[in-house]
Amino acid sequence: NSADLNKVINFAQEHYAKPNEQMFGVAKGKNVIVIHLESFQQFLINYKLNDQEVTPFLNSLYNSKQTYSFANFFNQVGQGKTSDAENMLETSTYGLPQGSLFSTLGSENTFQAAPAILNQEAGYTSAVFHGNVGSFWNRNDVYKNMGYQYFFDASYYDTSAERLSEYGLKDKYLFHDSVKYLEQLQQPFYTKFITVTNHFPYTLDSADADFPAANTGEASVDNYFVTAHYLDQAIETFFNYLKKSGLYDNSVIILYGDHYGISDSRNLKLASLLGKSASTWSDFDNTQMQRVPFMIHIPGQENGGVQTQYGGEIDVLPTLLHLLGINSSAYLQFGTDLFSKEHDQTVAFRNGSFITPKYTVVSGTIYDNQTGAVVTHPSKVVSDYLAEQKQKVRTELSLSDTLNTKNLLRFYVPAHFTPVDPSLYDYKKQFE
Ligand code: GP9
Ligand code: MN
Repeated sequence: NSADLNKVINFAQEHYAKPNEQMFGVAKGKNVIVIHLESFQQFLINYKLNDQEVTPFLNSLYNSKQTYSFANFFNQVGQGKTSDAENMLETSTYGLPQGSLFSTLGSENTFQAAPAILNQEAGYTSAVFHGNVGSFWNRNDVYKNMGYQYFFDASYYDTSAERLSEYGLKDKYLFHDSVKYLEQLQQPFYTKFITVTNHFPYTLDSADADFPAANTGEASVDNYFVTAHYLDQAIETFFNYLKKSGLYDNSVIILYGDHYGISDSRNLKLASLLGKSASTWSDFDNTQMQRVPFMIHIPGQENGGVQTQYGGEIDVLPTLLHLLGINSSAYLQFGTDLFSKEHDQTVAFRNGSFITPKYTVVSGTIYDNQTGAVVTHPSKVVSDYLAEQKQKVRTELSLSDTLNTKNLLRFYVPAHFTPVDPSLYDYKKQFE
């Protein structure tokens, strides 16, 4: 165990990217509001279906100078889907090669996750708002191990039938009904809102549907635009509340898409809506479709805008810690600060495929990102570089798996960190 742990420590130390001085602490002391955009892919941003913007509000955030918006940010989830995204964002370790880390290891493992780190380093209160039952993805247990002080699950909301979509409370109700709890949280707070309405198969009551569906003939593709538009409206209303309440000015709002909404096989139906042909659609295209939004909205900032560096979900925690002015170097993290000059732009996918700013490598095939063409005879420089990246990706994934499957964090206590005591938290009766 200690040899394994040392390998992880060495990797993390060598891989560590020091903060960009211009960005370190720019959001220090602010509330953090993380909005999980269920199944939301990057292609929706600024996309027009029949001349109509699908997500006008999210577009306005994306295009704002008050937002650091990432154009080349990828989801890296495996079979644990939403739970893998949550795990990567809040621990900067990968999900597992099979199954969900939350479900299989989440009740037992030691975590050094965002809520505990922010509480201990900067006095943050933490809470999750999610309109599904708390046992889904084993969240009840995992959140305690992460140090979440509050978890408002379905039992805290009026879940009468007309207010529900397939995975819980519809997003507009989630935001609306959470305010009464949000307002009682001690500031600064670190909160996460997990939306559900934009989830496969993208069904929505006609009363809530305010956008014309596409007509590819594949219902789940066609209705994806309808539920994405609903989510966009829900977020706009929530932002209006934040502004009116005054919370907005003291907060940084982070929005991210957790994973794809349209599967590889259904991409063939989507292709024509993206101006592409199904007959030439390839694994290269499927990989490009793994882009999801990642936006850091900092009210009052004027230096934001679209960022083109490559990165993914694994990079969020070190990025956030540095924005809040917290040193991340003592923690065992696999991602690197997206703003750092030393940021690692190779994005690992859970199956070992990866993408770099210039190349996409899927099950051994190399594609040129500019053209999408297969690179059959890479130069020696390129093939050496990609061989090195491939090796790093493998090492990184396997060290993360060792760390998690052997629960090695129980043997590693970073300076200024006290291990989380999950028995301190009881999510049954909060603010009642
Ligand atoms: C439900 C949810 C959905 O609670 O977060 O998870 P997913 O099916 O996307 O993994
Ligand atoms: Mn999901």
